[in-house]
Amino acid sequence: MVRPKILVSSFLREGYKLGKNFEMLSDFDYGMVSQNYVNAVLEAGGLPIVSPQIRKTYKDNTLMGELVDTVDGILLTGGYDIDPENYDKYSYKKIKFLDGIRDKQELKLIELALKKDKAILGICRGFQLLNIYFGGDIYQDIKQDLETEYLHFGGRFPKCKKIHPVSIEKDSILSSIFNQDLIEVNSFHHQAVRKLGDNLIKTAYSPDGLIEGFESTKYENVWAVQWHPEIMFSYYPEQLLIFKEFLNKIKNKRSDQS
Ligand SMILES: [Mn+2]
Repeated sequence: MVRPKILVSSFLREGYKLGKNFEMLSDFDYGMVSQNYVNAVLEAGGLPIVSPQIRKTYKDNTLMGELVDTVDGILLTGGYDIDPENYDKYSYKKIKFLDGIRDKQELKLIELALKKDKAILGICRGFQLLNIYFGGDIYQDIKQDLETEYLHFGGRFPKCKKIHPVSIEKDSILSSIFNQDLIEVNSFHHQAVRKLGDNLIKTAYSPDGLIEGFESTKYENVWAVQWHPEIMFSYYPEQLLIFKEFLNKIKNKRSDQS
């Protein structure tokens, strides 16, 4: 069977920010994505297609629609904080790095993907963005907004390390994958979902009550996790099942339609 094509969202990096070792590249901008996402999609049996940075014409529904038409699903990857203008009136917390155009591009991808009945998997920033798209919001900074003993921003640990447990809700996509009600995950986020968006249900949460996974009750195969399975799967192969299940659902739908 032909591999499902998955559009992997990318970010823009200005060449001059790449540092001294890359001075010869400093005059240009680059669309980039962590290779971990590409590896995970490949390993799970999909064909990853890195999304181009469409900076000037992202509002063009025809162009963006053609892009979405070329794939079966979208993987919304991690990255910078989302500009608070998308969910709040003002920014008041530790938010240093923003890319408002990336936000708008990806919100447009979500809009068109839902319209065209495509699958969406969100990870970390992608998890938060999907929630915001559906009308939810996020805590701008866990440290300042909440009291928790858990280290959600596990900065000094190897990125694959299991940092905290998450409880998995029964009858969810995640419970069908892991078949357990408690798993351990890595954690690299200083923001977190506050209010869930419309027609989303919580599928995983940490012991301090933060939402770490959700799925849509309205759209099939639209779901997200706060942790980084694309980093974990090389060490904990069960985390690859997240990508495999995302692709399986696409394949099953295909065979239903044929
Ligand atoms: Mn966490």
